[in-house]
Amino acid sequence: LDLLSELDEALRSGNIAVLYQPKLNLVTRRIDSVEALVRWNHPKRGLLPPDCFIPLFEERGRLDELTLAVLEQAMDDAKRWHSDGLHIAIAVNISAAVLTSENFETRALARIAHSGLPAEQVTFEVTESAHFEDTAEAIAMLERFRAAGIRISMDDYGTGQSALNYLKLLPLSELKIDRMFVAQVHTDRGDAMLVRSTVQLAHELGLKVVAEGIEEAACLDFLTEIGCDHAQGYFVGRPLAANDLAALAAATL
Ligand code: G
Ligand code: G
Ligand code: MN
Ligand code: NA
Repeated sequence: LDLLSELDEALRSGNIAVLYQPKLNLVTRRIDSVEALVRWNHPKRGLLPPDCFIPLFEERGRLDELTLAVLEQAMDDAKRWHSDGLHIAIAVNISAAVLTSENFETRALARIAHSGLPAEQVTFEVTESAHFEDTAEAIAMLERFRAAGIRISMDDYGTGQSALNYLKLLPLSELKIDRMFVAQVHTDRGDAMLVRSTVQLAHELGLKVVAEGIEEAACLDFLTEIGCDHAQGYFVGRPLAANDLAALAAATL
């Protein structure tokens, strides 16, 4: 509960940090995109993972402010990477709760427009969640983001309640297959079938596919073989500070 009242101060003092986990393009073999992952460097409690504070802010209706701060930081870092010749697209996690905030919509669109970067370089990762089922409003907002050029990714794909329903209803550009299906895909025949057919389904729908949770070379090889588009996981890279991410991405050029 303390944390809630400390958000403003944390944002002002720069204690909300954003790390970037690389995504490897399996065709070009380059790191061409990242997922922004928020951390809170709390002066008394130490480094807090998102699970410690995201649900609290969501409950209290303040997740839009936090998400905007993450988006702004990620846009600033992406601009710096671009001016250094590193063309790295960014993905930000967007909770369904934020998708009903007009304040978020207006400010996110303005921030992206003013960055000078193409909106296509920005992806919103949305988690499969019950919130969508009865929220025409959230879907309409996603459609407006999509119309503005922002890519929409279905995060944690395969773990939700009604995945096919979301494929039908949401204006998606991408599926992100959850790591529970991916991590053992090179040894588990069942997982291999699920992932292979999901990649095929996604491609038939005109969607790109990111596999997450790659922890071994053999897993990466399998995903390359079946035509998956991007890979993310500890084997490709851990979440990194902006400068470290740039160094890693530059090494793949
Ligand atoms: O980085 P880590 O593995 O600890 O992330 C844990 C969870 O927190 C993941 O599900 C991730 O999607 C979520 N998360 C990380 N950053 C953000 C953020 O900025 N906004 C939201 N809504 N979720 C985030
Ligand atoms: O839900 P979301 O996909 O946004 O979650 C991202 C989370 O997954 C981050 O907290 C990140 O630290 C974690 N993660 C990323 N790569 C791996 C991996 O290879 N293995 C495991 N176990 N977790 C990972
Ligand atoms: Mn995510
Ligand atoms: Na995920």
